[in-house]
Amino acid sequence: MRLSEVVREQFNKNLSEATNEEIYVALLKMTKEAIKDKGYNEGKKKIYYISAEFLIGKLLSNNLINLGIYDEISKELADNGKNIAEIEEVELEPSLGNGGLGRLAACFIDSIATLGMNGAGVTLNYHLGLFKQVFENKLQKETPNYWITDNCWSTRNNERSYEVPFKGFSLKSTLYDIDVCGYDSKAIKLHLFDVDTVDEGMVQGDSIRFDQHDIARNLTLFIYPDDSTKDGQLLRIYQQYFMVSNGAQLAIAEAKERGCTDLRDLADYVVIQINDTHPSMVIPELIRLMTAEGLSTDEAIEVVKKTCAYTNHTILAEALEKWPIEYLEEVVPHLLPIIRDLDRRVREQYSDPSVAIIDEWNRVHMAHMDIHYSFSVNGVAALHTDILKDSELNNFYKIYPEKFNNKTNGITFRRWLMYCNRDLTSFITELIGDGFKKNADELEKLLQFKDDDAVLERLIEIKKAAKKNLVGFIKSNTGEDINEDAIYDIQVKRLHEYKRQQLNVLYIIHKYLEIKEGKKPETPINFIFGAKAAPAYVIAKDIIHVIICLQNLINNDPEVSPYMKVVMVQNYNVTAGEKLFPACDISEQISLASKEASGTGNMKFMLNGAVTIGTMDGANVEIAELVGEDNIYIFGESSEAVIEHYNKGDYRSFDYIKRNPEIAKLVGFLLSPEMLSVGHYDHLARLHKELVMKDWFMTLLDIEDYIKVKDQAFADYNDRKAWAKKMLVNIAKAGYFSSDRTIKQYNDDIWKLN
Ligand code: 26V
Repeated sequence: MRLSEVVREQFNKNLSEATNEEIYVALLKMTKEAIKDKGYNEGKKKIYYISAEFLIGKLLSNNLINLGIYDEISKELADNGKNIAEIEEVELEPSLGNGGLGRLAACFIDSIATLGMNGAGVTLNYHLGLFKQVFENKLQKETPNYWITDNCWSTRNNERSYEVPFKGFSLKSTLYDIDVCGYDSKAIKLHLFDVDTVDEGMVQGDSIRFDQHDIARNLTLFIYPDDSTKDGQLLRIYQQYFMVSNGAQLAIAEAKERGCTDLRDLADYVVIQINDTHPSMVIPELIRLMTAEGLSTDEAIEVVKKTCAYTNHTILAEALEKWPIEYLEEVVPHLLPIIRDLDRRVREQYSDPSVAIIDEWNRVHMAHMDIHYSFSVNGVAALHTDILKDSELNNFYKIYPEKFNNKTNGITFRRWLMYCNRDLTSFITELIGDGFKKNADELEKLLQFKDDDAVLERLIEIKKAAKKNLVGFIKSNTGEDINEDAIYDIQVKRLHEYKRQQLNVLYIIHKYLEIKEGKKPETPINFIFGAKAAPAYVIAKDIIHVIICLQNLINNDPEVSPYMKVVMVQNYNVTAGEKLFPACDISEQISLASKEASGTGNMKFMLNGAVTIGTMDGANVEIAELVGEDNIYIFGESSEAVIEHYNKGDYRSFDYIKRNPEIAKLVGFLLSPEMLSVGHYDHLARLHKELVMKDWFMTLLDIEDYIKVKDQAFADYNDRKAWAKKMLVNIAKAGYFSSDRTIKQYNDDIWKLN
């Protein structure tokens, strides 16, 4: 049925007379039905990708593209005086994730569906997504982020409901499903478990505070509630257990429906990918469920070891979950005998206390349980996996070398090229045909145009149009006017000291002071940031404050603003990313080497023709290998050197300040009269002190090299043709980072679906 017919049927109106909301509702209905018609793979073995986060973003356009009807629908809309971009505005973004880990899960389900596999995502139906960020008084404020409406992509599935036991009570689940449509392929389901008793009335006004004790009313209210307090942590354990118990019960029930008559054969029907440690309790839960059905503990453990696989996404010690036994006792006492038994078995076999599950302080190391009781342990980029093997998890690697493997992350090109950059997609299609849409490696064919002036010229024009588009977004998001002819230097990602937004800040101060002294850049530069800070992460919030202060100071200084501007995008999310990635010239990937497991924004920028400035960290290493040194700007100390500094404990930021007056000047500027005239002393002084006295993520270690290399990149930009060639090489070499490649590798090496 055509859209105009659906609109007529639903609202008794012509398409041209319908409101954007009505058209959205009609499109939603029409699209949901079209996806159902695609069908699902019903093969014997199924992958359950369990993840506390699926940062799916808006789905309308993505679904239209994957169904192959985007162009047709936009034309029908345009013919009736409507604009698809305005219809998209009606949809609320489901921000069901914090950042890279959740967005990766969303890219993965797109690829699992596209490759026509039998799979599903399992998560929770959080009623509010990650907080909406607003800036007040140049500080981040967190406000509630609703996404569930009468007209959203999830549909209640009344066929599945499970009883989940907690200490002293149990909760019955309800299930919501979102159909995920593959590109020109079948669909899979994202299962979002919920409880009917959850009460959105618990949310107080425009704050994200709520009573964390009443579990039945708040279990799935928020994603990742603040877990800096004991109540927050207990709620997180409730959430995690509820998610995995439902996932495990669903997997077992479906296996039986597909013909599994003996649970000892479960691994022939089910494979569970544990996405970071948040779903780790699925291991004892599966053992509990299977022993309840008559398997011996030994048998159940053997089955689990063949069914579960674990992905590690970070080496940051503070991010590895360790739950106090007393907390688990308070929430899931019935799992404790199983966890203690799993720990006892490990201790019987290995005397090394560092590989035990329960440590001397009675904390349960979730990652340790995963490594012992799953058959695969993978890192998310080559360097990351090497660091896991050689240092962070070396004691485990020595026991189980065969379990460790690398799966370098990827991104879905449907959203991160075909949807967000339609002009570039059409141009690539014009040049090399549309084979790259199914086989991303074909992008390499673009290399034949490396010296074709007309092609390079077009790439520059396409970038310019994306910048123009971003100018409008920045104006409405921040009120700032930015120059569409400037260099767009962009750093968007969660705010964390290891990602070193503060290093970028020090460069901006360097540039500002240079301009003040009369040294003007040949081409103006827009320094653009987007980042949310965890609500309890004080220094991260101070860094946001400093960026907003610089925005205020610099953009309002008539001597400087013609040459540079600074912008802090408010509420950076998937939707904002879709506008930012296509407009970027220089992609900032400047984490302290060894700390960023992979990064995936780096891949999105590259695919859209940005050139990376980065450290040899995460997947930057693989980007550098692919594009070659002429097409990337690498700076900073190697991961080996950084790890050695940590081991020796010999890094002192103060030494850098003492030794180099230039560095002292940049850091000192944080407390200058200029900054104090726009900012708050407490915040500026706290960050200043952190950099001078501690600087745990070694900002000053790399500052000199960063300034040198970044100055070079800005100078090189002025040779427009040479720069366009770098853009082209980056796009051409991005095929490796398609999540289709990553998922094929997961399947070939780990899941082995038939
Ligand atoms: C979590 C936390 C929790 C509290 C304390 C500070 C902290 C710092 C980092 C994290 C990260 C948790 C896991 C995560 O999101 N990892 C990201 O996974 C992406 C997908 O594999 C990867 O591209 C990013 O490099 C990695 O940081």
